[in-house]
Amino acid sequence: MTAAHARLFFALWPDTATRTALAAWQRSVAPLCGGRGMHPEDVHLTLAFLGDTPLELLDAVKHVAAGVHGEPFALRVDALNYWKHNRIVWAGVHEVPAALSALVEDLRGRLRAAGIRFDAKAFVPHITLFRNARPAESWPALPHIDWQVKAFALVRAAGGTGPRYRVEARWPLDGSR
Ligand code: 2AM
Repeated sequence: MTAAHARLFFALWPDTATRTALAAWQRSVAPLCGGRGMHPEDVHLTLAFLGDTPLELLDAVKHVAAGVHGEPFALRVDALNYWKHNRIVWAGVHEVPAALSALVEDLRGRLRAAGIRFDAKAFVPHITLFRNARPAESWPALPHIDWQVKAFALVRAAGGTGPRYRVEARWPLDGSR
């Protein structure tokens, strides 16, 4: 990546209560799966991954986001999962709210229409908790987390130590657009 690019993605960015609850999940699972825990401040749910993007497109990316229509919704995080292919442990949902699917569809459709490139892999809502992890023999039952989603964010990889991501901009989901 050159200085004229930024690694970008759109995400749901947890509020403090959700972040605290997800950090508790991480603490419960760490001894079972090992691996590298995501920094608690970095934990998120990706909606669309743009990757290295020329900074000259940043305004266009934000313009797209500003046109997205979305309703607020409750997201119940209630599942622990493991992906063998990339060895991540992630938190997920048994039920994907219609408003979340609609948000992703609208956002991705608008990015496509604006010619902004992103990873078009099918959306699987997941919150990565650990990388380079091993599967647990059995996962503990953890108290579900009710996340009141009221906004979505454009996030930028900042590099360095500590939290790696920072929120570049945020848009409310208030059904007003
Ligand atoms: P992951 O946690 O499953 O790796 C920043 O990298 C965020 O974008 C992560 O949530 C990551 O998901 C997600 N992402 C989606 N597609 C990606 C891709 N092609 N490369 C890197 N990260 C991707």
